[in-house]
Amino acid sequence: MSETTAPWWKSATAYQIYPRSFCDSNGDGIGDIPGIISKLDYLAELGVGFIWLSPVYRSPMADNGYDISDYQDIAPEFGTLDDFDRLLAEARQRGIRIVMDLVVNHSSDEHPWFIESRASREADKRDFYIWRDPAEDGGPPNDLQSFFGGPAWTFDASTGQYYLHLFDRKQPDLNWDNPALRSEIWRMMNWWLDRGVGGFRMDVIDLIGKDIDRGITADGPRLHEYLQEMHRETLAGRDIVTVGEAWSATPENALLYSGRDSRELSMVFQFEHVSQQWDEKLGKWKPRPFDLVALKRTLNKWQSALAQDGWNSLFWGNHDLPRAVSKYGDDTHYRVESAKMLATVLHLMKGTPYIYQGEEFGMTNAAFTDIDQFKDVETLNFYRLQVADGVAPEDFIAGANENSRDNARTPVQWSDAPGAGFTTGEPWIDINPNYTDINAEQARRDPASIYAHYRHLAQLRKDLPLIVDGEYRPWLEAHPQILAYSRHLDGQTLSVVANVGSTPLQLDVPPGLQVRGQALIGNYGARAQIGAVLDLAPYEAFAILS
Ligand code: TEU
Ligand code: CA
Repeated sequence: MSETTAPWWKSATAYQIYPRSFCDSNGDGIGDIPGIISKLDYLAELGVGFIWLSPVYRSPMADNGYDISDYQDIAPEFGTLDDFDRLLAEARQRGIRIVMDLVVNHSSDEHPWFIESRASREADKRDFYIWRDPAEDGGPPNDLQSFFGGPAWTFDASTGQYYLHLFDRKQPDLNWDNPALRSEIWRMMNWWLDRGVGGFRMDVIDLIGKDIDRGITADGPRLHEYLQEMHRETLAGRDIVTVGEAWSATPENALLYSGRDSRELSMVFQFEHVSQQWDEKLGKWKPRPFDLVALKRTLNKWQSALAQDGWNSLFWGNHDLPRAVSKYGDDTHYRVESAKMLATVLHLMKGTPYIYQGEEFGMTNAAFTDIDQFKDVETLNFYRLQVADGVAPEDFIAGANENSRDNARTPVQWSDAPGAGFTTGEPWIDINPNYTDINAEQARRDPASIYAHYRHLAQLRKDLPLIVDGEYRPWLEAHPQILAYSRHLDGQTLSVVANVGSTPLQLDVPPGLQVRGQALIGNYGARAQIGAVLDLAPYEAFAILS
């Protein structure tokens, strides 16, 4: 690739598919690969450039596929390798690349490597995982906690040692310090790349350099060494995109992953902007109120940190997070307006925007009333732990209704038919009853829909280099209800203004932001001018090119 052409993934709009909840082709209640293929025309029409496909590998599904028992096969409930190859080919025909989810911090405990590893202390593959002797009192080697609650160590009676699992006990951590393990991973990655995948989204990649005996998990001492080795052994010379999931990423260390000379990844997912409303002690199960000024501070900080080098990934949601419109907008009174506002301000920032399935027509949080409706291993583990600790079940459920991962995992609402067009059978998780009003078919018919707005944004990104490359300048940083910024390239300016609130607002516009130009996009009709005083409707957002 020459230095003057920007890589394709900078002007692409990405779309995440969580296969279990996307589209079920055979009525077993579980989304599958043929279901995805049947929606490729829809995604092409939306303007998607690449799909981040959450795991489809063979798995006992303790964590819906983030627990892999065979890295080179497809889970039977999702289809076959032939189906997968057909997906690649059909997507390619439509100009869409498929980016695989690479889950290599851990495997399933049912992976043959782990079965061999746990068989005896002398096993060849013992060192593929992280085993430690018990502490003197027979308890875990140290007090590391799992991200899913409880100790990160499980005792294996037959060999008398503990194994590490930073997630569920069915997700034992792989030992990256073992070169034999690393070369197995490189071999597997090359096998997928040679098959034609467009790159990888790398699950919790910031955990692979851990130093467990010093209690270091994220951002460990050998992280970047391993990523550089990965780059040399698998990624180098290929026209692909890579995005690392890195909860520990900071503006300071982000360039280590994705800087011009880093030879590691294209970009990382950082999570500062989506996790700043969590309680210090009870975490996301006890959310704090939304604070726009703090959110803007974070977004602006990342825009400026990666302004010259590196690249941002832009997202409000994913399969681990609540629905964007429920979290940051108003899903009751201004669902359409606020969803369009959120899309506008995110997609016109500098970076690659990621749409999470269903976001493009404004799907909302689940609103479950009973703990039995929740299926997510993290939610269920924390329910048990926090209720045992004295939290009232209804308080936990209230928190879960805001932040449980299941909010993003209810089936995609394709139509108002029974089963929401997702399945003709019994869905694996309850469908949101609002599918009769909120569904893709309705949105596709309506030229003023959220879907039409996302489509417009994806098109603008293809047409206007300013959106891809323009310099970012924040405005009105201390304003409690306005999010505004401008973008600049070759004498062109893009001005973006949003009212992030359900009340109308009269704004005294700072002189530098007053422009007259071409109306580009807006959710109350487009505007072509910003004067000294601006009257904004609830959740109004618009962009002007001048
Ligand atoms: O997520 C990593 C992760 O840290 C989240 O589980 C996070 O802790 C949680 O959602 C915030 O409360 C990745 C995957 O995206 C997730 O689906 C997997 O469960 C996890 O890794 C383990 O593979
Ligand atoms: Ca199915």
